[in-house]
Order: sequence, then structure tokens, then C-alpha cells
Amino acid sequence: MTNSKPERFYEALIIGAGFSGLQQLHYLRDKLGMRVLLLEAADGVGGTWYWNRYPGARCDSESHTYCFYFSDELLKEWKWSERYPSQKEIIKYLNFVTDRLDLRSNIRLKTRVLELFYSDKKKSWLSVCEDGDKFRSQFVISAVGCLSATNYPSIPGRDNFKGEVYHTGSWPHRDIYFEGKNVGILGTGSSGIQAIPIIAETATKLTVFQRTPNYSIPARNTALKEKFFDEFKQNITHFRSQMRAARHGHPWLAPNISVAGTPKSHRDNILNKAWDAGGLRFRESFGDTLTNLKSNELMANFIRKKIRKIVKNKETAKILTNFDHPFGTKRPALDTNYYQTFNKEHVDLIDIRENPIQEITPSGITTLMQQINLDMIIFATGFDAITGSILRMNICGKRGVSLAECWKDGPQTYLGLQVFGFPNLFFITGPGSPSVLTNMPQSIDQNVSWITSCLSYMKSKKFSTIEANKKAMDEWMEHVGDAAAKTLFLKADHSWYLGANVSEKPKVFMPYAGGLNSYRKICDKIAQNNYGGFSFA
Ligand code: N01
Repeated sequence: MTNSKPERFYEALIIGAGFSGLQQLHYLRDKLGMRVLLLEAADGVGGTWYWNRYPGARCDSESHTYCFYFSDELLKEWKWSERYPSQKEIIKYLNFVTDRLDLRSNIRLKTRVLELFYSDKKKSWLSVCEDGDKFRSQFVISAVGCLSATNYPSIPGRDNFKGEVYHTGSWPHRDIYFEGKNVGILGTGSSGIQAIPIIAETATKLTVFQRTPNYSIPARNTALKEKFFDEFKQNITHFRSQMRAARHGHPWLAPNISVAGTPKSHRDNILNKAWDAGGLRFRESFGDTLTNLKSNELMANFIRKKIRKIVKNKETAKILTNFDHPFGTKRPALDTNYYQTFNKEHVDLIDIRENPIQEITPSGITTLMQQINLDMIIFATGFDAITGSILRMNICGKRGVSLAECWKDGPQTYLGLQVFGFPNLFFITGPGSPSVLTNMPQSIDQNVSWITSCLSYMKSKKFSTIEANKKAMDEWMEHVGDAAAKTLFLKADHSWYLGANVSEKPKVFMPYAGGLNSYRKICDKIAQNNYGGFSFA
């Protein structure tokens, strides 16, 4: 705040131009007629998809569900080309929506917010940007997403490597070639699992450094046919209501049958069919996968057998199936030829639990047992998820109290939407909301709609501030903890859902595991009850 640039004034400032920021901008400007500006650090719209453009980057929600459902017109005008949308197609889609809704004039690109201060006196927020520009607004809506702040492991010598270094979460906006190169990749989460088969197509040698094996289900991606669109257009209402009814925001419900309670032959039949169909729906083949450990083990064993059938080398198959957490308790991946890739002569798998990385040297990676010479290292090591991108904005609320200080033992929110001591600041898909456990555009739609109705209510009542009450926030966080405890999620004690992948982060299960459908009902009830748990002034 050292420069003397003048402040510019808006009723609401939105930070982030991904799905959430774009929908929120449309709603506040076009439904409520607010004077609103959206700030985005990148030089294009897309949010996490702007940065996550690594080879093979693709969403694993199905295309026709990974989009905005607030407008039938938009749904009918856009035609997805494949079952799952590629990163490129998602960017095209978000640009299409931005133009179609004429949002660009309210978006300022290449503008990173570095600091946010609440003024008790002015009852408004000051956003200070990297270029020194300052914006004052009554409301700030954080639409920074859950998976934007990249996480690099602190391996000794990381900066000494002389070759190329990339992170899947901030992949360069130019072509990267693997031909003629020895490539090493660290990380076998969704990003690594998608990137590995593509990199292996052209790299001279690919070495995969795996710490924890992840469960992956075949995606069975395919081109969509004209017939699909014709049927889709007839069934938009049906899809919308199915997604609203589901706890995960996908258009299907898990049948109320137990894995363990189903005879083996019938169970195998159901699972084989789901495996052949591919996709996240596999997890929903039964109703108790995430709540009954015995059922979960049977699912895990089924997957183990499938992997052993695909992977020819027994030792490699063993490393890939040595799971240490129940299926689905870390985000399961979808893949295209992931396990098959390990049958290629030039692809090596190193179990870095058995053979830990000692250091990164100028010419490669040294493990306990060997030195691997590399031309390129790719970190597919994930994110400082859910809270990382929020806290990087250095937010200070009432009386100058910092959000980082308030969240030092883990994030605290009311409904994931607001924090006590931080009036007029909202989070879309914040910690304590279902967010990453769901089909994201559905969670975003719920949060954006709720915030918009809330601001409309405030306008009608002539309120100028809203703030979550401490008691309501504490009770909500207790409920978030209870909801997680009813599931098997906490058995994966090193997952990013718990923040366990970032060393200095408190270990707290961050998303709300009670289901998006239940969450929506709770939020609606609170709104109908004159926004109980919030104070207005
Ligand atoms: O990140 P991750 P991601 N040394 O955190 C390993 C979404 N997404 O970018 O499991 C060695 O899942 C780490 O090992 P471990 C999706 O929600 C969606 O892949 O911690 N390895 C793990 O293997 C997803 O869940 C899509 O032991 C280290 C990997 O790096 C989320 O983004 C596509 C390490 C990180 O996996 C994140 O996925 C892509 C270290 N020091 C992403 N530190 C789709 O929709 C970490 N690792 C398809």
C-alpha cells in the first residue's frame, strides 16, 4: 500500500474467472444490477483449467454435466465433442459463455490480488493488486477455486536441476516436447495418471516416482454422437433434477445395496459392468462403498485383480496395487491406458517408499538405490488445496485480524460461505462446503445462487453488512467434522482433503461430506429462516 494510486469503487469485487467467478459475475450484474468487477490473475478466463494444461488434462465429470445449468439456451447451444471434456475444450466453452453473456467488459485480467483489508470504519474491503492498483468494494466474493495453489515437494537440491522442470498445475502455455528425452514424473494422483500415458507415447524413457498408489478406473472416453445431443436436449430437466438429488452432484444415485451384502457372483457381475462402462459412476455401483470398510475392501480387491490382469510385470503390479487407504477416500482417478503404460519397455516405476528420493542433482534424481539421469522433471504433486489460494490473498478482517491467524488450526467457516470477523466476504466452494467431493459446477451453482439471493435480501432490507456468527460457525464446523467421521474418508490420513500433503498445514478434513443434496437443503432452510446464524447491520 505504499503507492498513491487512487482507489476505484465497486459494489462487489469477484476474484477468479473460473466457473464460479463467471457465474457469480453474471448473477450479480444481470440479476441484481450491481456494479461489479471481476479480477483474474491469468491473461484469460478458465480458472484452474487455465493453468492445468498438462498433457492429457481432462475433466472426469462427464461433459454434459460439467457445465452451467442455469440456462437451457446455453446448454443447447454448446456441443461437447467427447464424453469427458479436455482442458482445451473447457477453455473454449468458458470463453464461449463469457462472450455469450457479454462478461468481458466487467473482467480485468492479469490482475493478481495480493492483499485484502476490511475497514471497520468504512465497512468495506480494500483489494490491493500486484501492480499496485486498489479497489474498494462493499462485498468481496472469493472465486479462487480449490485447486489453484500448486504444491512443490521440498526435496533437497530441487533448484539445482539443470534440465527442464514443470508442474502439472502451472503448465507452460507453449508446446513441450518429450521426444528424445529422459523424463521423470513425481506424483500419481489424477494429474499424473492422466499425463503419464501421453508422455510415454513420445519420451525416450519415462521414470515414474510413486509414493502412494492411487486407485484408477478406466474412463472409457469416446466421441459423442449427434444422437446423444438430440437426446440430451430433450432431457435437460431430467439431468438437472438428478444432479440436484445426488449427494455428489452427478446425474446418478447409488443403489441402496451393500457390497458386502451381495453374493460374490452378483457383485462381480455389477462391478464388471461398471468397470466396462467406466467413469466415476463405478464408485456408486453400491450404496456403502464409503461407509463400510468390509464393502470397501471388496471393491479394492476387485480393482487390484483388474490391475494385476493388465500389468504384466508382477513386481510392477505389486507396487501399483499396494494401496494404503480405502478406495475413494482419496480422490480416485479416471484413466486412459494408465496401467497399460507400465507394460512398455521404456517406462519404469519406482516405489519411493521402498527406495526414497535422496536428492535432486543437476543431472537427475538420486534415490537410496540408484541415480536416474533425466532431461526433464515433472512435478504432478498437487495443490495446497481448498485453503491455499484463499490464504495467498493475505486477508485481514475486522480489527486487522488475519484469516491465516484465524485458520491456524484449520479452516473455520459457516456453511463454507463466510467467516466470523470477516463481514461481507463470501467464498464459493470454500472449506466446510461440499466442493471437491462433488461435480464442481453443481456446487458452484448452489453457492452462487445462495449468495445472490442473500445479497438481494440485504438490498431489500437495506442492510449493508452480513457476518457469520461465531456460535453458528462453531456448530457448523462440528457438523462438518461429524459428517466426515461417518464416512471412511478419515482413514486416508495423508490425503489433500485433510491438507496432509502440505507439511505446515493443519490436518483437518476440509470439505463437507454430508452431501450436496443435504447441504442445499440446510442452506435453503437457513435462507428461509431469515438467514439464521448471520448478523446483519
Ligand atoms: O494432485 P494429488 P493431482 N514426493 O494431490 C505425490 C483434481 N484434478 O494434481 O499420495 C513424492 O492428487 C502424491 O503422493 P501421496 C482432482 O480433484 C482433477 O494429481 O501424497 N510424491 C500424489 O501421488 C485431484 O484429486 C482432474 O503419497 C509426492 C501426487 O503427488 C486434484 O485435482 C485432473 C510428494 C499428488 O496427487 C489433485 O490432483 C487433475 C513428494 N514429496 C486433477 N508430494 C480431473 O478432473 C506429493 N506427491 C480429471
